Amino acid sequence: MADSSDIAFDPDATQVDAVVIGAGFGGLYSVHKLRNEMGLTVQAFDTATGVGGTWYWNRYPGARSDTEVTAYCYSFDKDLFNEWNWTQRYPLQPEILAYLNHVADRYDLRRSYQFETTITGTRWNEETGRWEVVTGDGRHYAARFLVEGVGLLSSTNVPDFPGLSSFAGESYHTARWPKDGVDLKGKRVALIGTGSTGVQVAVSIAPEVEHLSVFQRHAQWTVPAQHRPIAPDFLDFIKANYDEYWESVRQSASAFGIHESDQLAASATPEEQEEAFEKQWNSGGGFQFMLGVYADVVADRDANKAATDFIARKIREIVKDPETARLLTPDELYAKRPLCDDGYYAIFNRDNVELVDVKAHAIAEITPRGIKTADGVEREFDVIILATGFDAFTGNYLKFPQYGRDGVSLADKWAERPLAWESITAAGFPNWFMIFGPFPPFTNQPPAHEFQVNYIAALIKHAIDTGAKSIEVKGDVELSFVETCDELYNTTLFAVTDSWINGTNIPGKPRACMVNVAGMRGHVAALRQSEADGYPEFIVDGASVNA
Ligand code: NA7
Repeated sequence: MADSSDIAFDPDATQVDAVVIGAGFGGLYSVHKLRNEMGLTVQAFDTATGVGGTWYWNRYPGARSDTEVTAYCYSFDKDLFNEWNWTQRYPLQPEILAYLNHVADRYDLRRSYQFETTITGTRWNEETGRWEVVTGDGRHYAARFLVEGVGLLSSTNVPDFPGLSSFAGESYHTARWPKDGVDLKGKRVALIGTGSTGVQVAVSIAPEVEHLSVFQRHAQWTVPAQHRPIAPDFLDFIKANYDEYWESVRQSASAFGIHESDQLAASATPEEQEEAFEKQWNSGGGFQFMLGVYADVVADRDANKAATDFIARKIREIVKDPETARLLTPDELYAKRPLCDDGYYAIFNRDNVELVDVKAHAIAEITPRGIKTADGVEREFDVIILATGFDAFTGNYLKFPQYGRDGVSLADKWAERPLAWESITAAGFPNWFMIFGPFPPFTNQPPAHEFQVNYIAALIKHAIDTGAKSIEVKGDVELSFVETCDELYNTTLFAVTDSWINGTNIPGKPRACMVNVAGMRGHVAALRQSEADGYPEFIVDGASVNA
């Protein structure tokens, strides 16, 4: 059986102040903060050939952010914000990747990275107070601090379909899409999965493929994105009120830079509700529809039903075939990660698009020619696209063994459910930090990443200034934080709706709360308080800083 002794401490390991894993929004900013601003020696790694994280890997057709881009970027340097010109409010993947490449160049971050390098294990060395970090090419690094920006949604979920490897055509998971693209023109394409990825793919490829079969297990509620350029006066407003704008993002629940309603649905008449939902439908955006019309859509079943009744009517209006409209209408609450699209329901009016109900007849096997469902029907395809999602929150931290104090592995610590504090660290793992690990605020990520990296950097500085060998969150603090997260989460409808938010998308993964519904402002308040109080949540070198 694997144990911590599998990772040997190499006396010749390269000594660095910090190792950073990941070259997405969080990892890149960590390198900038720790190396450029704090003067630490930093070695960073990424499996990819370049920077980008999520935006490096997710190159599938139609990949784009569905967050207002004025909050989907860095805020730490006003000049960077002013210089970069986004072309639209929900940019496509190439534009976001170009932005992250620009950031890497502007702050000279690339020289700290070793790309095409997979981390194969990490282990805390009690004697030296360093993390042994081992790479796939057998190199050892001994780092005083370890910062992992490995992504909330990056460990891909490829279902164990019998016969998948026997398929004679091409098959791709959307998050491992070939860099050179895939020519789908005139091809017979199967798309498995109808989450936010599947919906983007379907809309994007429907007009060009010969035939598209969308394999749907659970239908999802989705509303129009309503793409348009960024309003110039809004950009001017941000530039003129820069600090206030970003602080308002941090003081919101979702950090999306959107209007968040404080009105309860029950305070409106059915006619007023209809009008309010219609207005939001026309203005666009999934998070906006969920959070911006009424405050209790994800907490109150009646408010939720008002929203879903509205969307169900829209589906019936848009989709001409009543049976297809019925299948596209979820029989679930509106309490998954909200989706928005560029005409998803309408593609099912096309002659070349078919909806396959795999809730009624599951995928039985992949054959050399195509996909056979449980009713015995075999459909033939040239390409199979797996838009089947991710092992969210924990998957990427558990891809390689990580051993904390006393050789305890992270996999064992998280066997029944993840335990962590404020999504940035875990008890038993000194000098070890995650960016947006388990129990993050359920928010737009870049502003949260930035805020977390600033906190982690200040904590690292505190450890250095106090001469601490180790700094580690207290076990009781972690447990009480997780209990509070559970309590808050159980007041929401996310708790009773299966999705990657509670781990139910991965067979065998324990169902658990993994988010902090206190939101961005609650997270920000907790970390600011911690810093102001001198980090009472932490044990520094074996003794509380307050002791
Ligand atoms: P999601 O939202 O987890 O969606 C995955 C989809 O794949 C979903 O429709 C699943 O159906 C479907 N799926 C998964 N396994 C199977 C099997 N075995 N058979 C049929 N269908 C299956 O992942 P996305 O990539 O769309 O989005 C993840 C996040 O990334 C997104 O929310 C953004 O924040 C970025 P199910 O609903 O489980 O029946």
